[in-house]
Amino acid sequence: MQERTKLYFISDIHLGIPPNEKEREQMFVAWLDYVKVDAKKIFLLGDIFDFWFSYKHVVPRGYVRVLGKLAELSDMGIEIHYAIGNHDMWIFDYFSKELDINTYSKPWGFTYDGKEFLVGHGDGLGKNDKKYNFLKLLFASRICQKLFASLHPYIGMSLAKFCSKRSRFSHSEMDLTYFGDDKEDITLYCKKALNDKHYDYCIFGHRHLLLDREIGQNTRYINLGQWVTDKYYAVYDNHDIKVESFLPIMNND
Ligand SMILES: [Mn+2]
Repeated sequence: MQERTKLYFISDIHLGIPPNEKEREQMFVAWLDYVKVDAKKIFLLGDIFDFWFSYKHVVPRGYVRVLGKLAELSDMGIEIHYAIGNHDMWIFDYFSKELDINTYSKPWGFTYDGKEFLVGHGDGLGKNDKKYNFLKLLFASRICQKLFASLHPYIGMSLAKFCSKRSRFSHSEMDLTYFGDDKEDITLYCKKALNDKHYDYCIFGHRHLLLDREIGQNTRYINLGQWVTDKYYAVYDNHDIKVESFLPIMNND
């Protein structure tokens, strides 16, 4: 058996939104099968689901293949870390209790193989985004969560599907132009973090824009771009990180 040494990073799969939602789920499951051979840790960096709500007693319909595969990998001893995104912020403790997945609501740092990593989803990091931060605070509030939880799932999930269809992606997730190191919220956040500590790699999602930039001395900021269309992910192996697309790998099989 191959030794498990690699770290894998993936984000913004937005399971549940059309088009091709079934195919996207199958591709994600195929990707998990592909990485399970040599993965030491897998980082799911947010918005894996376009909407999720962990009810106290019932589980939303769908995604059984993904949940089953995550359970399989977790049971194999592969560490799975989940950065909660703005689309799947209502995951609560279901994933940690049921699947043994570590969940994080803020970016976090860790050391691996002598390298320093800073990872997260990437939403709500800009101070200027007041309207967004207010909405995030509102949705993160216990009252809001209790209200949603008290709706019958028939109404709650229908409402969520309706809203998700209307909003699709937020403005900050849809702009496919890079505005510069001094204007991008995630870049500014990473640069600020670099004042306190050195990081070799800052890896985020949320922007749906593939990036691999030097933002300091020996610091790379990688944004994982679009899984929805391009199937990008990043892999750390042998002192280096590469961004790859799963599409050619899938088609070669
Ligand atoms: Mn997002």
